[in-house]
Amino acid sequence: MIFRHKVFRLFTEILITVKSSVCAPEITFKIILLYDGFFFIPFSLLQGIFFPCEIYLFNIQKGNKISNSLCLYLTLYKRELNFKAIKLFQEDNMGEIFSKVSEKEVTSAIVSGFIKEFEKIIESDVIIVGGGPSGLMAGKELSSKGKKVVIIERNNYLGGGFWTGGYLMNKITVRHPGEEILKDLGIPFEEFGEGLYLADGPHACSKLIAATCDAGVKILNMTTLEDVVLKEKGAVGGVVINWTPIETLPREIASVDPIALESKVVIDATGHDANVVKKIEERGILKTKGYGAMWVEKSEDMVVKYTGEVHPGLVVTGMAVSTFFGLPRMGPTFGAMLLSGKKAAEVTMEILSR
Ligand code: 48F
Repeated sequence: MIFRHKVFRLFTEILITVKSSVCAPEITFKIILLYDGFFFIPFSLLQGIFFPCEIYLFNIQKGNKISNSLCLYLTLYKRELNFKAIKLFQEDNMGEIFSKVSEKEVTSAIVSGFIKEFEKIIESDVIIVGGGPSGLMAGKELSSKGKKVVIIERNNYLGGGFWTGGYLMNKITVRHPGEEILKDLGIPFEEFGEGLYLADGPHACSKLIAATCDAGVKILNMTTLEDVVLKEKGAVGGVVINWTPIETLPREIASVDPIALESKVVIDATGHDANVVKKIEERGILKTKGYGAMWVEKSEDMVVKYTGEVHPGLVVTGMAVSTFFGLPRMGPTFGAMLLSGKKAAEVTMEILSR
């Protein structure tokens, strides 16, 4: 297909060169061509070069890919060819640029692609709940070490609070050594002051998302954690999920049972809400303290330090760490989220190796 387009493009460009060197533009003939195949066309166009004329091309072979491609290039290069006129008559313009693919094929591709991937992630090494900076970072690290990782994200988009710095302003800050991760991810940044770095939120966030996907992490977006799976000795063995739209509808309208995915480890990266931890707390097994007031210089170090396994099979990362341990919040600076995600991956690797 691409080869055919290259050939026709080359062919048209050669025509332009020959035509501009040979043609006497003032003479005009009218030629009407009815063509239904490839071989009439070069002959007729040669006539057009030596005897400038109005050419009417009737593409009566609509389904013929060769005819369609040539018509396309003649139309695109009409001006450069400097024919008096190339008038193209086709039954319609369908299939000139894009391949012929019908609605049912598009639907079939989506359904089979989704099911094929979904079947593979019903069981994985690690499920990360929450696709904010800490969850993405943990996923990227684990996947690049060869682990099978799935991120569950209730929104349609990934990134959590990483798109904006704070107060709806799209600049994000990191304190040293957070800029080293920005460097690794290829995110441009500037030094704002000693040890304080500034980057564009959308650029940073999209680079982190891309790196996570490139590493091989599978994403289930528009999917909300509804509960956890607890197995032997109360250890976390997976998550119970449902489509976000189902979760947001009243029970009387959408009483749809959830489904479960299994994994060896679950990471709570749900931010301030610490939603995975809270599911266990609802059963009286754990107790979250709730995050404390802001104190940036203390909180960032503590979040990284306290990132770890809080219950068999459950690791906390990012702001969920503050909420669980009652640590101060840190406001709009993200170094701790990135470093906490990295540490969560290290802790998880250790759990998986046991
Ligand atoms: O809030 P979020 O960005 O968490 P984080 O990775 O980073 C926190 C910072 O953005 C910022 C901060 C530090 O500077 O204070 O707030 O700790 O991302 C959490 C993600 O989890 C999703 C949520 O939509 C968001 O994208 N999430 C939360 N609850 C659920 C969930 C749930 N029940 N099911 C699925 N996803």
